[in-house]
Amino acid sequence: MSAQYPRFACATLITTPDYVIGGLVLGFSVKRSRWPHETVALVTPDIGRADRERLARVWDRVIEVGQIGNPSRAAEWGLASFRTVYTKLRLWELTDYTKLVFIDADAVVLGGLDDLLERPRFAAAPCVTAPDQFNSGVIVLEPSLETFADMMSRRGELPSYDGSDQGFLNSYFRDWYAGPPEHRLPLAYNVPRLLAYYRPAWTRLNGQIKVLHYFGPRKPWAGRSSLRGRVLQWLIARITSLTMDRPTPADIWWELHGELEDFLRTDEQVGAPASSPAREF
Ligand SMILES: [Mn+2]
Repeated sequence: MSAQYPRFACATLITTPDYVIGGLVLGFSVKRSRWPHETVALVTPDIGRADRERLARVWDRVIEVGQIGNPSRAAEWGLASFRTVYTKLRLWELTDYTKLVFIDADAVVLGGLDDLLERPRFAAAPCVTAPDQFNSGVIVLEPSLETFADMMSRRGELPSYDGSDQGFLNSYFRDWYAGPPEHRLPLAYNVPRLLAYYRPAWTRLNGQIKVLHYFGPRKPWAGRSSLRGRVLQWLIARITSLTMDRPTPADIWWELHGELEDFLRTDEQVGAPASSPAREF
C-alpha cells in the first residue's frame, strides 16, 4: 500500500535486545538533529514490549517485521550478530515512504541529514576497510516491493564478501563504485569511530560529521571504563603512537546517552502528541 507522496523517514533496525540501547541513543540523536520528517524503528519479534515502549519515546513509529535468515552460513564467520542482518532488506517493503534514510542502531547523528533526500534511489558512503565497497550502515533507498521480491529471490545466489547484508547489498548494487557519483555519499555521512585514531582524517572531518558509526565488535554501550578497555587503549597508543583527541567517539556516545536519560526521565513526550497513533506492536 502506497501513501501520499512524497513521504520521507529516517529508519533503523533492531534485531537483538542488546541493540535497544543503541537504537534509543540513535533515535534521540535524530530528534536532536531536528530531522523534519518521520522516524521509524523496525524491530523483530525478539524485542520485548517494554523495549518497544521505550523505543516509541524517541521513534515516531515502532514496526514489527519478521526476521530474514542469513544464507551465508554466518556462524562460520564467528559473528552471532550476522545471523539477523539480512532483515535489513525489509526496508524495501516500507512502501508507505517515498524515500528512507536508514541508519544502523550502532551509530549516532551529529549533523543535519536533509541533503540525503536529494540523492537517487540508492546511495551509500564508502567502507574505509574496503573503499571500493560501500558500508551498509547508512543508506538512502526508495522502498519498492518489486526490488524487495527481487532481492529475496537472489538472496541465496548473490555472494556476500563479508557474510553480512553489506556484502549482499554490494553484490546487488554492484555499480555503486564505478557508476554515477550521486550514488556515493561523502564519508561524513558514515564515519567509522576508528578514524579517531588517525588524527589527520579525524581533524579534517571533525565538526562536519553527520553520522558517527561504531562499527566493529565492541559497542560503546559495552562500557567505557573497563580495565580491559583502558589497557587496550593504552596498548594501541603505545604500539601505534596513535592517540585520540577528546571528545573521543565513546565520549560522544556517552554524552548523548546522558542527554537521552534526562529526556526519558521527563514526563512529557516532547514533540509527540499525547494520543500518538503510532503504536504498531
Ligand atoms: Mn553498524
